[in-house]
Amino acid sequence: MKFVDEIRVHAKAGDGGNGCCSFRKEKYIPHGGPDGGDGGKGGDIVLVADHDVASLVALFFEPLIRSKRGAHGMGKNKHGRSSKVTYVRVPIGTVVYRAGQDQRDEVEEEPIVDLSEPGQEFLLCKGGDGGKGNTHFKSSTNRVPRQHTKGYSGEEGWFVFEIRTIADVGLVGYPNAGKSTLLGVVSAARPKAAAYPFTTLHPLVGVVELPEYKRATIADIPGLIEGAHENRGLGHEFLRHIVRCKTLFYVLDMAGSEGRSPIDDYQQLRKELKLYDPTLAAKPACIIANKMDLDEAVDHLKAFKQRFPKLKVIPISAQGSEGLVSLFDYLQKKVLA
Ligand SMILES: Nc1nc2c(ncn2[C@@H]2O[C@H](COP(=O)(O)OP(=O)(O)O)[C@@H](O)[C@H]2O)c(=O)[nH]1
Ligand SMILES: [Mg+2]
Repeated sequence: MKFVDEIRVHAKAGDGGNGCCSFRKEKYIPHGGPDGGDGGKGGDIVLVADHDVASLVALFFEPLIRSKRGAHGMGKNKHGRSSKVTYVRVPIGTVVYRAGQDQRDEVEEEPIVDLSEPGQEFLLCKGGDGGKGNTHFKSSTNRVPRQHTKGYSGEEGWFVFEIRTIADVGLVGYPNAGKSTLLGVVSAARPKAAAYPFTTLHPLVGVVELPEYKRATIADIPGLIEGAHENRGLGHEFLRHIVRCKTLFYVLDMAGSEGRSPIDDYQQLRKELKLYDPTLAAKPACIIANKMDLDEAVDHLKAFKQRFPKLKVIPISAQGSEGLVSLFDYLQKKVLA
């Protein structure tokens, strides 16, 4: 499965209900006046940036957003009921582009909204107004109006939803694997805390300068696994940010310090990501085998490669600034390509 960071969605708000044509029927009154009620308004479609939504995966499986139509008007001046607003919860950092009326239409360059604040709402498609019942058309010259109007169509269209990335690479690893050290030695620019006001845990984003004036950004995201070693999971704050990195670097302490096992660490990290969002584990990724300056690391690395022969593994020593050339090479050829 491909990681879902961009999807094309069709949305259609509810149509308005039709106005009604009806006349009063009462005993002894042969020609009762008009009493057709108005149609109800169709349901709007509103996007809401929600802290608790991690990804666009739900829309990936169901890329059609619909809102109900308004009810038709009825006799005895009964107006049709308006439909409820359909709220669609999307991750914070979702950017929406209009893509026209046809699935093949081109996506507009300028986004129509950037849902960057928690709770921020955006009216994506407006529900159609209800039609008018024949009561509206009564006049001194026309006591028996038959006119009534149909409900208006709800707005509709194709849209592209995209999760804005915070960095090209996100570092994933247990505490003390060497993430901060790595970010420190590869960053040309001193890592800056990315301004994400909705969280107290600011990801640190460093810039790596590469040949030919290319640059890659790497995010070290704190808050990771406070207490993961006590089996409390990775921490949702962390995972929310990791969703917004293009590529993942699993940083492993290949020396297995403090009795850790790099193989277990990797499997556990993958498991945690998968539990949070199954598409996360499908993100492009590679293994940074850190602490290769320590003797124990050599055997661990051999075992690791045997266990996962298909994984891309880059052995480094963050502390000794060794192996960084292949890391830069990977950034250049795979991440930025
Ligand atoms: N021997 C060795 N120690 C390292 C290396 N990289 C980091 N460390 C040490 O591992 C500890 C944790 O590093 P840190 O970067 O803070 O890990 P983080 O929690 O993943 O950010 C620190 O004491 C580092 O000095 C390395 O390549 N070799
Ligand atoms: Mg750190």
